[in-house]
Amino acid sequence: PPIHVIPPEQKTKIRCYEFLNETSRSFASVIQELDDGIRDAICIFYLVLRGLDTIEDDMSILIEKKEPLLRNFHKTLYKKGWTFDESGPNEKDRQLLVEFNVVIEEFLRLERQFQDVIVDITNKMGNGMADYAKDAAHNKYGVMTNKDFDLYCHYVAGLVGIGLSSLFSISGLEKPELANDTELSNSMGLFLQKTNIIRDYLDDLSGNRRFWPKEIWSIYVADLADLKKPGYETKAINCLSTIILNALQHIPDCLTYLNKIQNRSIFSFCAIPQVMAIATLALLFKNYNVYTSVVKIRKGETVKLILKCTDIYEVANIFRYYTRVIIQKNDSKDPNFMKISMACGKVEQWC
Ligand code: PS7
Ligand code: MN
Ligand code: MN
Ligand code: MN
Repeated sequence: PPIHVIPPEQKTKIRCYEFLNETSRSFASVIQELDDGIRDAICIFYLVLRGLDTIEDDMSILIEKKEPLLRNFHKTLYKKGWTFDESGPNEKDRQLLVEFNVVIEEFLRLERQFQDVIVDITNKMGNGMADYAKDAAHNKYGVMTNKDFDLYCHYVAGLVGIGLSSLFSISGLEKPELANDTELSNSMGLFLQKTNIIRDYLDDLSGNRRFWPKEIWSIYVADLADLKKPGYETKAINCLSTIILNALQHIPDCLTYLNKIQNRSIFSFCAIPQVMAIATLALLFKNYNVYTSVVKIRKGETVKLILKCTDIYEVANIFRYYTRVIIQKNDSKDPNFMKISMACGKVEQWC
């Protein structure tokens, strides 16, 4: 018999970290660098939400089945042994749901206060996702106004920010006040989610997912899909500026939030995705490739950013660098020229 028998509770934890590495390119390393008191809770929070998002994204699940799955997902966290093997064979994180019992085991081993935050956020996110999935299934355009855009992004990302701040405060690694300012936490999520939605225009459209608000694209075209058509190049570039301007409005809140973080590992965890988002926005601005291919910052640039992200002064410098890149690409023929210049100017005045 083997001498080293790994106890079952260690096996499920190891499997959870394997899932983290398999399902996330951007969060796997920053989560693993977190301090002991918070690392497992945030890893499990991530895997729970990744599972929920896999159901949201799976267009092969009929709405009659999807809606209750999304609305009740928070309850499955207490159902030992629950798994889900009905995702489409091409769904990229399908295996996480096939072995979701492992995530549940580890969830149930977390402190009660951590569990309560994860359940509360999963409940709110699942119900928000269900509302929008229902609209999409009935061929209704879900994200009509800029207010709807903020609400959808609140459900899928702002709530993550709010939940993370609660976890940080409960752990004692950050002050209780951090969790009280939910607007700042919400903005942290909105900045990431909007950048993701802008970058994923083509990919989302090919899967029939439409997240750009109609209030923005209807200024330029009759249908969101027209933006990528030949003959619409100038409209497409101006529409891109309008939605990027919308995302830039969150920057002052994000810097204010980051300025409140005290713990070094939590600072890196929060700041690295934000810095990647501003670098991405600078790359997307005036870039027609958004409509023809996937635009991503280069690996070397990502590595440089991660190394520089040490404190709030460095992060403010990185933000200034990229808002200057945007200013350089800005031109007076852009209908948003003035507003973009002002949104970027706010970063100059910041610390
Ligand atoms: C719990 C770390 C730090 C105060 C799975 C982190 C998908 C952009 O959909 O995988 O594949 O195109 O590239 C993350 C605030 C959420 C918002 C949201 C949970 C920051 C389910 C991340 C991540 C708040 C819904 C990943 C929002 O994008 O997208 C944990 C503070 C999950 C954060 C989704 C998107 C995240 C996202 P996709 P990605
Ligand atoms: Mn999704
Ligand atoms: Mn997704
Ligand atoms: Mn996306």
